[in-house]
Amino acid sequence: MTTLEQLSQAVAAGKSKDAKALTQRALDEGVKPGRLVDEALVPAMAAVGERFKNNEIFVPEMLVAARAMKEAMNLLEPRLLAAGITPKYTALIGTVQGDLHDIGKNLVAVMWRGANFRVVDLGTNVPPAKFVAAINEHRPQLIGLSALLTTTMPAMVETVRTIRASGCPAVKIMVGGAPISQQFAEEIGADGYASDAGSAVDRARELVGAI
Ligand code: B1M
Repeated sequence: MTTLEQLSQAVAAGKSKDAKALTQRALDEGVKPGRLVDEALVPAMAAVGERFKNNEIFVPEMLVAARAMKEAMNLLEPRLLAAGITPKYTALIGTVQGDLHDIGKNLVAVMWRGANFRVVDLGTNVPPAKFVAAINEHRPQLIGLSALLTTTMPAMVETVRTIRASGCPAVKIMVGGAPISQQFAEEIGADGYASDAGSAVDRARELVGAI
């Protein structure tokens, strides 16, 4: 098995120490950092997302895989930056105003990073105007809104409306969270919906035109 294959397996299994050592080994073998991301880390997190979607693994396994990926990225990021390689797509994500739940939103952010998106996380309880300001600042291709309370679904409606009316650069909007559905997403004029963090990667890639 090649070092890249071993690295991919280590990340998917959440083995942080191995992921770090194998990343270093691959670099010592002369593998380019971009290849490490594209051929080992992204496929590993895609496999993790797929297994999560199919209920074969759960939140803890996903978090340890994300930690292993982070170990590898800590070694790669300075080299990627030095080589002028940055993620092609930027996404903003936040939990809508009035809502403090962030566990699911954080998982979506982790999976988007695993798919090599630059992710700007605006946190929780984010007012519509803050989303608009962040769109103007970061110029993302995608924006993700999360809501966990039926009482904050109207804030999601208001956020989509405010973004659309703001005249800020065109951006695809994805929504999700336990009370959200495909039908609701369509009703409020969002571009996409995902029921879980694994599907959120597939949908994000579709929305930005990466697949
Ligand atoms: Co709250 N809470 N909570 N809570 N809480 C729920 C959501 C609730 C269902 C519990 C219940 O009553 N059975 C209920 C909502 C009822 C409703 O609206 N119908 C509820 C309530 C009522 C409240 C308070 C109002 C309680 C109170 O104070 N009286 C209060 C509200 C505070 C506020 O937000 N203003 C409150 C507070 C809290 C805590 C702070 C204690 C804590 C949050 C901690 C935190 O997030 N840092 C909390 C928790 C933990 C929960 C439960 C137990 C778990 C939520 C969770 O993290 N799930 C929850 C009950 C439950 O779900 N069993 C509950 C795990 C997470 C991985 O799943 O977030 O669904 P989820 O994310 C999934 C998908 O939804 C999707 O992908 C994720 C991963 O697969 N997804 C997206 C999420 N965002 C997405 C975005 C996307 C795409 C997919 O695209 C952008």
